[in-house]
Amino acid sequence: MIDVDVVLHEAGLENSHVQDFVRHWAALTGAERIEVINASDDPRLLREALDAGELLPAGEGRYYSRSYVKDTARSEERTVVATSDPADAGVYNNWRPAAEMRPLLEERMRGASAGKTMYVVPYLMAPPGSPLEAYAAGVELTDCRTVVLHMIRMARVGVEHINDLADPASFVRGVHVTGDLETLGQGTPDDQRYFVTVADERTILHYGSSYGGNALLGKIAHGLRQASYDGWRSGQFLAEQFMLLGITDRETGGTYHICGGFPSASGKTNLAMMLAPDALGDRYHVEFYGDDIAWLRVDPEDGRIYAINPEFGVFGVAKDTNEATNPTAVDAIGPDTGTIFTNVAYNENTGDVWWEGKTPEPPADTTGWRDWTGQLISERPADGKDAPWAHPNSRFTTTLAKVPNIAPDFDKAQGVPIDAIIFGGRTRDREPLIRAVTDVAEGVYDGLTLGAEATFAAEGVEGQLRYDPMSMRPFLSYAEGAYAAHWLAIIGAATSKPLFAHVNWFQRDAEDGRFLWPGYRDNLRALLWLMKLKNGEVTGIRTPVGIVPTREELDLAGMDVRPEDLDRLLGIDVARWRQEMEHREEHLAQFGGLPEAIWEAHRRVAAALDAAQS
Ligand code: GTP
Ligand code: SPV
Ligand code: MN
Repeated sequence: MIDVDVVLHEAGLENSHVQDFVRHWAALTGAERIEVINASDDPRLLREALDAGELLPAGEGRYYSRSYVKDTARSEERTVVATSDPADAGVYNNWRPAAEMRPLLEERMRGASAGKTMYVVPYLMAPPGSPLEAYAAGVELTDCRTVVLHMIRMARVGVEHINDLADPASFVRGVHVTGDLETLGQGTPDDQRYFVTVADERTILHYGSSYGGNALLGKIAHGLRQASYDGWRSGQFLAEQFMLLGITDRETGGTYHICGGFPSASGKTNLAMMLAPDALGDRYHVEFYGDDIAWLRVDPEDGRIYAINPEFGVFGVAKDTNEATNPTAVDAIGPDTGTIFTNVAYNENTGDVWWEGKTPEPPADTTGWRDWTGQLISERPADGKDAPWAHPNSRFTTTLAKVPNIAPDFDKAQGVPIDAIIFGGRTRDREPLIRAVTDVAEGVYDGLTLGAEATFAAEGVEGQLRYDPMSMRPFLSYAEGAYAAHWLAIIGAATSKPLFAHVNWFQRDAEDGRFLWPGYRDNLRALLWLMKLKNGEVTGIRTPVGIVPTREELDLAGMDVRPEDLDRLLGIDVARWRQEMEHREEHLAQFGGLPEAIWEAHRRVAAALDAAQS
């Protein structure tokens, strides 16, 4: 029997509410040992994980891990938001009553950490001293050492973050129990996993995974689901799956900050880490603030929207990361960065890692190489030879400070003022490279109708989007009508309003399917146009769906785009848009209580398209 009180006391964990929380769950999960974690424990935990074979060395100061083969991504079906108020049920949040979910999770977790260590991970999801700090403190209890190592990279970790809380009872209570991954029936009708946020009790209970957002509770469970609920209930802020970047113009001395939502795996990390294209690099510099989460509030001093990145690290998609697409990421995961790679291919002789798109072809000499499942490449059966070496959702985990273009003020408590909010999805046609939206309701409407192409036939109708409001579909924690109203209230309260825009880096040629726009670093060109529009230096062309750049306004220096491609990239296909408006109407009609301002915006855009058609 462990003496919890002694362990906590010796670790300097003095918050009695945290002590009660740990005591309760230690008894319920049956953990054998308890360990309180500070970021300074990282080197020791790395050694232990290497000794235990949970991590393998991947060159100087870098590490490799494989997750269980059926545990490689978030599971939206198994993710639930629970509260005591049925009015919180939305279309996308999988709402269940708290009174039903709590006992269910307790039953799953009872005795499930027997023989294991329960790590107590106190953390803060905000720069210290942030005006939103009251919503940022949390404690994750986990029975998995690699989860702790990821948490140390992704959040600010240490007992100092919970000992002196203004309200000592006010921290998010997270419990992560891995479970026996081989017997959980992942993806079958008998799936045992549950990932539950009991939002009105600020409690997160995740059972049955040790991967990414399923297991690192500070990141999306707290940073997005819990925080967006808290932001709404308090009326204080928005918590969104947004990247956050800065642009400095060395010629004018101007600095701009842009945040925005792109559905998962649609380019947030790449955009926020981008270097200016060579031809523009003398004048413009892009600064990285965050790649996955932003919290937005109105500052009472100047009435502007300010954003912070509550995270401390990057959990980035490995696929296609290379020197040409994302040189800053390549640096951020280089030697001695402490990076952990998950589910990429691994060479057991050299410690090298590889993923699709790291180089055009996989290593020619396959000696020592194993794919993400652990299978030797040289021994893959004939029918498995074409399978990717790395899992498509394989990732790297590194800290913000390792990103070479990290903004000097990335951890500024107040955050940075926002000039523009952008949305973008993967759409092969219709959506132009960029269109600016000046009206707030139309901007919020645009976010609510954000979508990406249905990629698998089973997932949707050809040509129809899988809508993903504000890129929050997997993370919404309350009803969409209230969500839209809260957005209008927060942005509406700003006296100096951000510009909205919709971007699309993914238009394709109808015949050969190639991308019409080279993307990556060249995406800066679209954002520079947006800032010029904001400054009144360009006017663009008004269309029914917003303002698009003229060819001349877009700085294409050093770039080679075919003129006919440019026409497509900047054009508006009114007939195709009118089709889309019908899908949008159905999409929005699912949501109860949508503010009338959103419907009015929809009708305005529809009427403008009708007028353009005739
Ligand atoms: P999550 O971490 O899942 O939220 O994803 P994300 O939105 O941060 O996406 P990320 O930047 O990791 O990009 C996902 C994939 O899209 C990667 O394989 C990128 O290489 C690719 N990608 C990103 N930007 C572009 C672009 O401008 N053009 C093209 N063609 N592909 C891109
Ligand atoms: C995403 O899926 O959008 C991610 C990765 O950022 S995870 O943390 O697994 O949610
Ligand atoms: Mn994400």
